[in-house]
Amino acid sequence: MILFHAAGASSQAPHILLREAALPFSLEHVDLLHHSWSGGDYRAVNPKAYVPALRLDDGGLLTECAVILQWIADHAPTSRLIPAAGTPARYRSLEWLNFIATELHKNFITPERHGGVAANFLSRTEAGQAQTRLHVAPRLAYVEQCLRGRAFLDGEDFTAPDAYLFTMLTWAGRIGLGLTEWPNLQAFFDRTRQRASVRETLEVEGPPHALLESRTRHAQDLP
Ligand SMILES: N[C@@H](CCC(=O)N[C@@H](CS)C(=O)NCC(=O)O)C(=O)O
Repeated sequence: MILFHAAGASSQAPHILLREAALPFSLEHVDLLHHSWSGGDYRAVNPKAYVPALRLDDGGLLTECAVILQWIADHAPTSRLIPAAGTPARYRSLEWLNFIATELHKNFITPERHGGVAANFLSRTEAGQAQTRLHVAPRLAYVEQCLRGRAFLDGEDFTAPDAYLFTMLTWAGRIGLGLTEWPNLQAFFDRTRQRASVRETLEVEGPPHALLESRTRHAQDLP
């Protein structure tokens, strides 16, 4: 299995989950600005041009972060990273994955264009980041309420949506949205950052790729 990724991008979530699942995988770095990777034009791999993308062992390609996370969790059932299909708990988990994808992830993304390319990136302008903060803050306030009295989104155990939420919280720090007013989110972030899977991911990925980094801070200092 190959995970096509860029440091600190949304691909960080499946990177964390692959480590949680202890599935064998390798990483391929994608230069998002130039649509390139060590094998050439990344658009030949993924015509959508973005990460994450997961090359499966049968040669198929899976895209869309929330779906890749489900695939990983479903292929490591003993790791208990997502409830069984068809159960009420599974739908709660899907609800979180969809919320994070559409209400958080998408609201972090700017319509600004970098280098003339149409792309999904965090805003690099102060005005753009202020706009993003306006959209994201009320949604994080909702998650703050949901985390009251629980360690992770699903309760006491780390599951797939937690990896996605963690990555979104690193982005919050990058656009100047600290977590100090949200103690449950801060505790979630600190707790998750201590997991071996997350520490390994942050170490392997290193600083976020240039187009995500607007405040010259390292992921491990965030938020
Ligand atoms: N809908 C996609 C969006 C993925 C996405 O926004 N990827 C960003 C990095 S976080 C990206 O690769 N941007 C580069 C581009 O769009 O060209 C998903 O949910 O996986």
